[in-house]
Amino acid sequence: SVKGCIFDLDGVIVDTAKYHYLAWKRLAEELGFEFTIKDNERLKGVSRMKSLEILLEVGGLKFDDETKIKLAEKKNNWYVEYISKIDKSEILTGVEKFLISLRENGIKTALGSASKNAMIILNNLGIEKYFDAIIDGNKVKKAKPDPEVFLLAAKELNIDPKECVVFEDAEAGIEAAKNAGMYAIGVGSSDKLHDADKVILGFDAVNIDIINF
Ligand code: B16
Ligand code: MG
Repeated sequence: SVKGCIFDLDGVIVDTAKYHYLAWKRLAEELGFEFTIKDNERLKGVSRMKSLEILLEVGGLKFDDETKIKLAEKKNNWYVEYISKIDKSEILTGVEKFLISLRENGIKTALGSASKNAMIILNNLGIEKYFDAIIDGNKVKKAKPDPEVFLLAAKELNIDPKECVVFEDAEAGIEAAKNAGMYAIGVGSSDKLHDADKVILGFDAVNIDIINF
């Protein structure tokens, strides 16, 4: 039976993708090219440096490693500026209620995010208290679709991966969950998340029965 639920952050709990987009777009403009909202889709669930690689590919630009680190830092400073202003009102509909009902039913909860800024976001949303374990981009070496982030979460929760359910909005994240031997629930549209075991549109009107498989 299911003993734990692991949540991705961006796209599942909060829509930080729009702030990532604002910051990447600003960087692209500075470098002299346009970065569209459609291009931004490719960055979802992808690590910061890999995101920069994709952005530079769109702009047809090449830089040495030192410059790339500086560019990523610049983007991150802008991003942190944006997310430092977010509050509780940005939690996606139904998420808080769902986290509370998991708690009430004795299901353990963890965060499994690629973001190195996860703590600032959780604190600003005031939902840090609902998680028994928090695994973010500072704790993992291998990016999704590698299962490391979710396996670490299961380990910290002291639960067998087979008894974990993962909620993910990105294809790479669904793959990571499957690679970890976990049940994967996609959050978003089902045509994009075809490897998920089940897909939900969001947590609005979803109850705890959704985690049973
Ligand atoms: P940072 P998630 C991911 O968060 C985002 O989806 C992705 O767009 C971002 O590049 C990545 O975090 C790294 O974020 O630059 O803040 O370390 O979906 O895994 O919660
Ligand atoms: Mg995500």
